[in-house]
Amino acid sequence: MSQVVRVERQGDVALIKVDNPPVNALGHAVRDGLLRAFREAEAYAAVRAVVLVCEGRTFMAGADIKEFGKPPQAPSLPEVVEAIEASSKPSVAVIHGTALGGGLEVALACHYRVALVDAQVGLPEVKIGLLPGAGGTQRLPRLVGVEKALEMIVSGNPVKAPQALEYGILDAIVEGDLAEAGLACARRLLDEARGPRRTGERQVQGDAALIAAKRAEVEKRMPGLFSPLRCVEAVEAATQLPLADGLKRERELFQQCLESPQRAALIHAFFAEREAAKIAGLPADTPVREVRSAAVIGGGTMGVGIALCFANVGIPVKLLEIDPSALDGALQRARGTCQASVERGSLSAEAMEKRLGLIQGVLDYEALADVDLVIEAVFESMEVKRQVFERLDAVCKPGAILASNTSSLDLDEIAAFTQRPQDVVGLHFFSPANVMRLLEVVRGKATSAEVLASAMQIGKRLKKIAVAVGVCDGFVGNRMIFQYGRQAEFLLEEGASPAQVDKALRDFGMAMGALAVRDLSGLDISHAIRARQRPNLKPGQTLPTVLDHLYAAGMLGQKTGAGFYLYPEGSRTPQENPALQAMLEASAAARGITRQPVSDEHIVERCLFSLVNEAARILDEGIAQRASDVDLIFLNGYGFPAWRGGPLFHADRLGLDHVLQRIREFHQRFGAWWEPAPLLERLVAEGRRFADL
Ligand code: T1G
Repeated sequence: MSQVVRVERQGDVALIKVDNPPVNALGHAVRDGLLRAFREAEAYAAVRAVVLVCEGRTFMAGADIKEFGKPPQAPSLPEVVEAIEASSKPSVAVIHGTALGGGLEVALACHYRVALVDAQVGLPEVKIGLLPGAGGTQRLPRLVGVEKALEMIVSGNPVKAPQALEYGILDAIVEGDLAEAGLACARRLLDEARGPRRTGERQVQGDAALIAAKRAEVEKRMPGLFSPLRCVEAVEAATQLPLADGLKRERELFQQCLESPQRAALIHAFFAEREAAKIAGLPADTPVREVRSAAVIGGGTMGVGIALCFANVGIPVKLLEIDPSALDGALQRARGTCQASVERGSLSAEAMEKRLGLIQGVLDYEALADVDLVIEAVFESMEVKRQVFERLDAVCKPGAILASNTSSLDLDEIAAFTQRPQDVVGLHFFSPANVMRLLEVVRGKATSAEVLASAMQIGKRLKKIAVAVGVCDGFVGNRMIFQYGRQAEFLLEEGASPAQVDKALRDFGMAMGALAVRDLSGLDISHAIRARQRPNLKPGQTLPTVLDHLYAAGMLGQKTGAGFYLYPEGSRTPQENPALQAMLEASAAARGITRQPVSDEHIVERCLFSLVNEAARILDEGIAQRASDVDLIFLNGYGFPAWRGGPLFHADRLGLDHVLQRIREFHQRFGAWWEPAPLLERLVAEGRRFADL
């Protein structure tokens, strides 16, 4: 028997144990071991029942994602699953941790299923561009019905054990030792002479209207995604075909998803998220400072959002505003945000009060003397930051972590306002801070390893995707988006309309168009950033002027009802701004050009390749650790479509030689901003990709 699967005889029961850390993924050795174990149990007359448990922290968490894209190795998981269900001896799966994907499919093939109360079960394959490919789309509907099966399979979200019990996925909630609980179940089955109970033999009630509605919902809510619609087709097959044919149809659809370019992109994103937690030169066992309490300086939109991040995970947080009415307003906004969740049904009123009870409004810095972590979220002015950090340095206890939420100012300069620069770090949240998962952890020159490790851990505790970045203007995401936004404005001056630019980018898959985003964040902020950047421009680097025209006209975006678009009566739906045409004509004239039609393809290339070129510089300067970190930032902070893997994954897929050739053409036509990044030229010369870095 393989080491990853062991069998123990417990009287007339075979106890099968899977031991494949860290998550008991169903790699080849596990599949082979499981098949052998169940076949041996079947053949051995003295064995009358089988119990399946897993060692470590979780039941099998799915197929081994690292194997996708490689030549398949027999036995396949469907083969294992079918052998388990066909056994003539009753089998019990004992679930703990997260039984996900193929892990749940193995459990569904077992005849009975029990779980610890804090276990979860789910079929998350859709999140990595796949669908349950080992019977999940055929067996789950037979257990829980079409509606619940569609919800679980198309969303990919897990359900907790009590809910799974209610759904009929589990037969019981158990406690204590997994093996003992399983053996007790098996004993009861034998005493009651209850044999195999095969899910595959159950019937499933079709519901054409429900399936049609789900299909329509997926087409509307998940445009561009390939696998969700295949999930619906597979579940539909379960309602129309006998099991064997349904399983065959599932395999066909699974293969289509496996071959889809989206699967590779989504799996790249999955591993990128885990890779980001690893920081070169920072050992995984670096000591971290415990954060039992936090404080946020500034009760604006960001400050309130950040305070909610802590309250939402149960960490008490003080919110400091120096003006009582501003503090009241901030606390009211925190309540309003939670109230909206209660109204949506995603938060109970009791939980809301508990969370709000963790946010304590304070009016003076003395109240911060005992907190473990302070995050400054005040106005983006270095003078204001100086005042704040000098006060923090004076009142906070030794060892407190002092963080800035600055989105682009020089963290090293901020750290120098204190006597403890080693305790200063950047925690750049993205608005709305309590919703967006991305957190750029900015490592200053003086930031200690302990503080950096602590910041990464607090990011994980806040359920953020924490990515370590270096200090420069805009760090990684904003530095790249400055280029992207600039190109969008240049394209307007050259002849495109905001609607055309934004539609071309949305059609590519961006969550929002570049100009709609600028209107949302406020053109005054863009204008201030540009004013700060102007003195540092290199020769030949000109700036578009349409933003200056809008700013001069007081058109600052949604907040004033007009910007690149009009927002009549406070509507959030962008409409054409007639005043823009004259501004664009004036901008074009100032550049000595005549506006003319621009193709959508050209729009997408100009915007995307400006991201790629700047990212290459960022990687070359060591501001980002790896290409996948850059992808992760854009997938989780800027609405880049996950099914394209991120700007650099996408560039690799296009071919860097093609990308560089286009950038060189743009350099000829549009000047200094398009100077090809040296790293990009090196990669192309060496025949390498960003993924090879
Ligand atoms: N395959 C390979 N490696 C995996 C893995 C998997 N399924 N899941 C996790 N890992 C690695 C991960 O890369 C990391 O590695 C370590 O385990 C800890 O993970 C046929 C086709 C289970 C909830 O999609 O959701 O079954 O960085 O940091 O936060 O129908 O991992 O340490 O080197 O995420 O405690 C379906 C994916 C597969 C589940 C644990 N299953 N995994 O979270 O730890 S497709 C999934 C997770 C499938 C069948 C189909 C989470 C977790 P390293 P972690 P965690």
